[in-house]
Amino acid sequence: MHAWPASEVPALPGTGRDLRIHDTATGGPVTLDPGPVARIYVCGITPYDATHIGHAATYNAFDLVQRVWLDTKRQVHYVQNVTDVDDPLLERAARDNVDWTALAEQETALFREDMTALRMLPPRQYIGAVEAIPGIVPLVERLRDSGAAYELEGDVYFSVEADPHFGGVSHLDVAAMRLLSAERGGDPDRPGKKNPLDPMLWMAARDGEPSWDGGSLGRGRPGWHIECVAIALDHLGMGFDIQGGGSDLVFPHHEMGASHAQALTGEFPMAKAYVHAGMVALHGQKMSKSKGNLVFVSALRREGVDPAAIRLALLAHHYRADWEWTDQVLQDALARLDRWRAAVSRPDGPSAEALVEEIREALANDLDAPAALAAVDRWAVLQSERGGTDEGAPGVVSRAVDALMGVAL
Ligand code: 5CA
Ligand code: ZN
Repeated sequence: MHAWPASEVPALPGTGRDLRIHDTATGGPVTLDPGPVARIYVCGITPYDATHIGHAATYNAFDLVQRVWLDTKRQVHYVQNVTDVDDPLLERAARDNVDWTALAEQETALFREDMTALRMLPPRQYIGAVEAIPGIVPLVERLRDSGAAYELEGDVYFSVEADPHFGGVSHLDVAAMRLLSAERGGDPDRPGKKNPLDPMLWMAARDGEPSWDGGSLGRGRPGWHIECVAIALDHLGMGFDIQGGGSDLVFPHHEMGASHAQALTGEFPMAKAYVHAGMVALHGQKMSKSKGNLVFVSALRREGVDPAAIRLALLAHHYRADWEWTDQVLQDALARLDRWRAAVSRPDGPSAEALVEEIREALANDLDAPAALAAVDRWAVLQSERGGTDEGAPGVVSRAVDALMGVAL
């Protein structure tokens, strides 16, 4: 699958700082030392509806990760998937009486447009679940042959007991895991499973549903967690730097993914940091495709909202916070964009050197974008109240804001 075009990342004077980021698995900050090529896998969309502000907020967080790394003169190997076959997509296509492949293609195309407009840097590999099937099948076969997976009425389940580190990402107790598993695509109540939490790796073909050749597994389609593991291991290998997504993916998705990978390779951990963005709500409830309480990025763009303002609205919230989208959030972002654009429109201004360092410091400190915005705000106030004589300073600010936060002034 193709990704989307990269916006230019302007060069800045000096060098950025190493990223210190909160790791869900250890429950604290880790300073990553990725080497010359930093490796990150971020869970992509299930394309049955348009990109909403919640998705955009999550991808904004991981775009900041990339920008911090690029600023340290590293390369970034970024991989993202598209869950282009799964129950919710098939259910929505059936409900609306449309072809599921057409629905997936249409929503993926819109996602690419939204990501481009928001200046989110694209992944190096953008891989659909369907195109990953030839790589998934041998992994499931290996898990089964090693005793880490078992068959149940033609379906294949992963045995969570096969991973001694199971639970090490979410640290939830069994009761909480069971509840979340039922809510998020699992089937803890299915009779015959060895452990109610065991997730499906391969689902035998069902009548009226798409299926693919699964070799010795028979026809069927892949489970959700093994999809991301197969893609991540294929392109990044074990021990990559960050596995990312929204906090609704901590359990079961990232817990199970880590277990699949660890059982497959005997290595630990799959990712050096598990990083999770908070949930964006609308009208008091998590924005979600299944609930339908959504604000779409594409709808805002159609109304003529500048994507840079949408981006500023996302950046105004710390990525780990849960927050609520309101009209006021957008109004504040629009006003800030106006102030910043006015401030950089002059040829000279207050020195930008310290500001660039403040932005770097803020973002390297667990992606503290609100602190970075506050620093730029202070510079813009100085510019409007007193001005300055540093020639070219507004240009440096403009480039820094774009290079480090993807905001085009
Ligand atoms: N395809 C899977 C991941 S492999 C999936 O979760 N797709 S999704 O379309 O439901 O979500 C895409 C990304 O957006 C995930 O990282 C998810 O955690 C995040 N996300 C979904 N809803 C919200 C929300 N309300 N706020 C913040 N992030 C969200
Ligand atoms: Zn995923």
